[in-house]
Amino acid sequence: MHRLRTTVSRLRPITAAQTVQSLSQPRPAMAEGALRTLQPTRHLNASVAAEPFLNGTSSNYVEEMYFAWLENPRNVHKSWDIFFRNANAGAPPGTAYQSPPPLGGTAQGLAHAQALVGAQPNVEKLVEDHLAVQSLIRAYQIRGHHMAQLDPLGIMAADLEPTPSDIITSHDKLEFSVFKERLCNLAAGGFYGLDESDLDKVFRLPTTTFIGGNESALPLREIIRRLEMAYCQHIGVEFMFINDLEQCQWIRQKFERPGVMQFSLEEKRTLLARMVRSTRFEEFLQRKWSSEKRFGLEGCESLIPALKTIIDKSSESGVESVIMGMPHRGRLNVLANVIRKELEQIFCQFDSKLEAADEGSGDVKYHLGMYHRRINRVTDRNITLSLMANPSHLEAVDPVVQGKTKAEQFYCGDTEGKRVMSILLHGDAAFAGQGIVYETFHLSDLPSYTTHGTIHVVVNNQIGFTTDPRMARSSPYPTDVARVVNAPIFHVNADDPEAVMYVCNVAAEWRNTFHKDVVVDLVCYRRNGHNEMDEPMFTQPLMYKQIKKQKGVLQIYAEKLIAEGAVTRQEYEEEVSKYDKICEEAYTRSKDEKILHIKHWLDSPWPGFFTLDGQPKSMSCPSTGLSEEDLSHIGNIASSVPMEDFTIHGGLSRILKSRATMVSQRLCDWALAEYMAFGSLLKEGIHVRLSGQDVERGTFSHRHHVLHDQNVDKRICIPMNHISPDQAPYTVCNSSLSEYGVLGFELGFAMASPNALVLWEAQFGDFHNTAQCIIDQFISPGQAKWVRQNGIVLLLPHGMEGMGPEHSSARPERFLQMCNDDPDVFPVMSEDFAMCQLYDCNWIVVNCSTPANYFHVLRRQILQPFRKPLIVFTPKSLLRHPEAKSSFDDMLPGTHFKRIIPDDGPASASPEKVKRVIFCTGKVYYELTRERKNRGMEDAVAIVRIEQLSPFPFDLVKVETDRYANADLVWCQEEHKNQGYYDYIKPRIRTTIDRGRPVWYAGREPAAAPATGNKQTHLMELQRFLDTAFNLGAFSGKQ
Ligand SMILES: Cc1ncc(C[n+]2csc(CCOP(=O)(O)OP(=O)(O)O)c2C)c(N)n1
Ligand SMILES: [Mg+2]
Repeated sequence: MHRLRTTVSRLRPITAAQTVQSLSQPRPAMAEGALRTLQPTRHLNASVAAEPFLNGTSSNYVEEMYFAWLENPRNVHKSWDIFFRNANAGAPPGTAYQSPPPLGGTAQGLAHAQALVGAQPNVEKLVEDHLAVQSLIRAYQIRGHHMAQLDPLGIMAADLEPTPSDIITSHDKLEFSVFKERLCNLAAGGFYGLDESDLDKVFRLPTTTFIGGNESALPLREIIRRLEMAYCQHIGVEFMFINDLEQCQWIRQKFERPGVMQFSLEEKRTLLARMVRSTRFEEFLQRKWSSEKRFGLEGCESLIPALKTIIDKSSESGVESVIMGMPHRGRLNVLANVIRKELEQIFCQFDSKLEAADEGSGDVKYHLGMYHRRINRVTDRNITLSLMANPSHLEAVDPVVQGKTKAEQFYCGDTEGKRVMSILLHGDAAFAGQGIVYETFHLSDLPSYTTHGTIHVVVNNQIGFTTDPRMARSSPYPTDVARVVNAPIFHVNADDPEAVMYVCNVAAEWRNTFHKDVVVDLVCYRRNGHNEMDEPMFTQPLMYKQIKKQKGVLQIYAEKLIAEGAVTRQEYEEEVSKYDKICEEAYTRSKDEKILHIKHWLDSPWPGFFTLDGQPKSMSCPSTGLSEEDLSHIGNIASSVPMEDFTIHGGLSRILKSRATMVSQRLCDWALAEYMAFGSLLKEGIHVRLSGQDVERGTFSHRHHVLHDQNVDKRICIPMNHISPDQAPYTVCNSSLSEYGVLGFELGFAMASPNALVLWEAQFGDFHNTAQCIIDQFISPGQAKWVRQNGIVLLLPHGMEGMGPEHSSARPERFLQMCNDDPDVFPVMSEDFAMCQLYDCNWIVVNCSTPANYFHVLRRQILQPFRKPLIVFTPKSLLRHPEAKSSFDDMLPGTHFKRIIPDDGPASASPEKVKRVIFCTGKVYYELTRERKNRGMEDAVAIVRIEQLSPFPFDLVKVETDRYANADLVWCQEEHKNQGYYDYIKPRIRTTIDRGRPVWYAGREPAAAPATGNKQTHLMELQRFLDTAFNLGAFSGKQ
């Protein structure tokens, strides 16, 4: 009997409330399994009809009776005594008791009682049945979404495998005959070994389900019904791949608890009003501009209440700023009804005759961004909403949004993402197809990149332009990519606005609770073609026949609420006409607008950085030099380990020692110059963030910004953060192996504030091309399209070192080709020409040949009064080249970045004797000077370094060409002729000299690959072009 007692005490039902309470504590992984081992004692071997006096709620009572009876049969009523005696003697169900005590009941009590008395006529069957029921529950949790009614069109054939074979359910919702048939099939197939007679048996529920509510046991029929309600209606929940029990329990609880999907009258009416706005906005645009593209939301109107719900719920939990990124679909609607941009400003965009007030190309209306601070009406709290401008390139904005979000969190000290969050919207085809989605997901949990959870909303209209899902992806859902980061995925039928609202609430709560990504998949349709001009019947005839029959979701929902009595028809119609009137009035006002201000569409304003009319506060840049004291101080920090008891690697000690020696000699190599630039800006309160693959040490092992204790795991020291007590923080972070994602992220980070130096370094410069989209669509044209500036710095290791075709070229030709300065026009000169030129350019491209110049250009990036992207081709072998060192003298106050470095040797002393001027950039300078020296040609050949390639220093180049008026002019580069700088430089020098002299070429021949794979060939090529460069007769007779 002792064994029985302990079993009984363990059997006491765990109530749902207890389980929910205990959610916050980690659970042992065995919890589920452990419970299963208890199941056999819950023996059900009698039908309800057989023992009608017992029920589940009386189980405690039965126990009490039983123990009392064990002590002394007289302790209990005679009828109990008879019952226990009979049961003990193994009486079959229905015969154990004779005179029913007044308890009322179900079979559960009997099962319990018989378990108590140890009646175990078929323990195996009992175990099997309970295991079967558990498996069934689990099957719903895992695969219930396959059966959910997600598609408003009912044709979602492409997405899902046929009905899972382990789920007992009916497509037509609990229609008993179908249900029975499936059950029998399963039983016959032996899958569960359950049969129809089991439907009314009561099963104890495991702690991994919440369908019981306050009940700990339910009849199988009810179990199935509740599972269907939770998992097979308009919401499909995908979450069982999540590796965290607490998170799984949290989700189960949100969807399984009976009665979770109930809304107040107020909530329903708000939802309807939001649906009215969403729907009538598109209808209004369609009426007024029927032949304009707007990528309308028709078919997914519930996106608007979805986003508003997420924002309301997040605001309620303390979020003050929401940064959004989204594609074309429904963008204008989001601007109007979520961000609340003035309608007249949206309507203006449809008037092509309006004159643009801002410089730049501008962009089409469905790409522009927006920033708006307002009161959230539901929570009465301030909230800032911004929608990032984006290019047509789908999903490219994702990492940019994340970067900007991270930056906002960083600047307001929001280390857990409680105040700032991001929402990303996606199309189904793009979400599945674009690799950047995956790359962005992989940033989501990295310490220096996490935004502490993003809410993703997919407008899953089951089509991408003209392509069906079955042709667009190999995964069942468009959202499967999110599974890699264990994000729960809530699929929802977008024709059920209440279900949409429910999952959006849960998504916002999830983000607020776990600070992890979550996906809402709005399964909908696209009522029109890809845009309003497209004919969808060409390619999707059947789908569109169905769509034509489809009632609009507003109508569906309005009729539902009217039928329920939540609103009257009149109230609904008034709501509609109220919004129509708002639109009409805004339309009238929009006609008065004469000028289009792209500035009104700014997504990231920088308050205080510009004058009120958006101009730079000055057009000059102070000296970028530093005091001797600062140089020494930062140099000393860079050579030290400013932490107690910190053991660094012996090799690193030597590196730091050599730095200290350099500092004592007042010299800087590349790494030290960078240290000086970063350290000084930090000291001046400028945040510096350097991100990229292996940047902490530096690909070439030259940087060492993060020191690692050799004895203590993960103990690190970042000396750069020990420069001064009130310095800005320095962030240096090894990134994931993604260029597209990480460059996009850093671009977004740089968008948030002008007072930060944000740098992305490619491992080798050629890898930037996997981030080409960010460069082409955002960095190069960003200001022209979206009137916003950005000071991001790209560090691109570049140089021909005989290392093969890969890793040699950062493709300078491509960056230079995208520069907006005119090669054929010699610019008008003015006092502040250099600054004006920088102000007008789309980006700055430099290849510095000295550490000092690198130091200056980094500091200039912040000290100049505006922001421009900076592309730096950085060296590899020069990092350790003995001549590539700069004296502190070149970095002192009064010094500045040199756009060109003229020859300062014998040639410049007697320029009239000079036969040739070789213009060059970057590392080849050192090869040229060596060769010139070897040949003893220092008098005859001048070498001029163009350090700032773009904007082209016309003024300074002219000084040089005038100085060497009799010399022939050569452009020398180590790159192949069709690559590198030649095509950019040549016409500009020619313009500078008014085409008075030819510009000859000394460099490698044209080639398809950036470099040879053979070291010998590399050296031979090098010698050949050096020969050309110094052969004064090389070009004679040529035109
Ligand atoms: C990177 C990229 N490739 C191709 C396109 C061209 N394009 C524009 S919309 C579209 C279909 C997008 O489908 P989906 O993501 O499902 O969004 P929907 O238009 O259905 O809302 C395509 C292929 C693009 N804009 N971006
Ligand atoms: Mg689509």
